[in-house]
Amino acid sequence: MEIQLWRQILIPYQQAVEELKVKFASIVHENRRLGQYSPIEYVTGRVKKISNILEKAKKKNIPLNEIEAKIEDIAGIRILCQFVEDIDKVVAIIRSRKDMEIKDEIDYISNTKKSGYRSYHMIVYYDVHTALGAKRIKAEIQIRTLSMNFWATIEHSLQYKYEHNIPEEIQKRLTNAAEAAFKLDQEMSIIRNEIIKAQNLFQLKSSVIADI
Ligand code: 0O2
Repeated sequence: MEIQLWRQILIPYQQAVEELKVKFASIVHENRRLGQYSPIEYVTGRVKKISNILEKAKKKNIPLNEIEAKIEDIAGIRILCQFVEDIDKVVAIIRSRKDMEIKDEIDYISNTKKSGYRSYHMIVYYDVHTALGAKRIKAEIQIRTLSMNFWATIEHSLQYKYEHNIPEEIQKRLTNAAEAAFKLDQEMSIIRNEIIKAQNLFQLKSSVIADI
């Protein structure tokens, strides 16, 4: 397929990622403006690179004309939370929204992957309106804590570096690190209320200084 055609196919996905980033970021801003705790710390998003789409299609034996139907993370949103408890709140927010329809949910937190990967995935349908018309696309929303994200980002870059054949010694360290990340989330959950109170106090102090 020509690169120009790919660019055209990806336009609605780009728009969806931009819109979804703004929508989730506005939840953060609204909460902060009201002096409330936000279950979302921050949001990122990306459209999968053409080369990565083709690589995934090849790996999964997906024919070119079925890529859009079968690859569900062409549009990807990542929502970062401070605490594991916040993930349930974000999931509830997404389930209640009228502008996205849930297709699938995969809980890699209760069902940690063999690699040690933890994250909550939601595949949603989302309608976009571009200059070329309306289109319903799928987007993958990954919801994870900062600690889960730290581990996943490093593991992902090592998978890339070693072309999915990570040496055993490093693999062992990664498994230990996944366990440590899990413990960090547990410890932070125990003192969650104290942390939230301290952060609210700090935010209040900063806004008073900003108002002066
Ligand atoms: P990217 O864009 O490089 O992140 P797959 O595991 O890819 O064959 P599928 O059906 O795409 O299967 O779904 P899955 O397993 O839910 O994975 C989707 C995405 O979740 C991955 O995208 C990763 O972003 C993330 N993910 C899943 N498993 C792991 C893991 O073990 N380690 C890390 N670091 N991330 C994981 P891609 O395809 O890797 O693309």
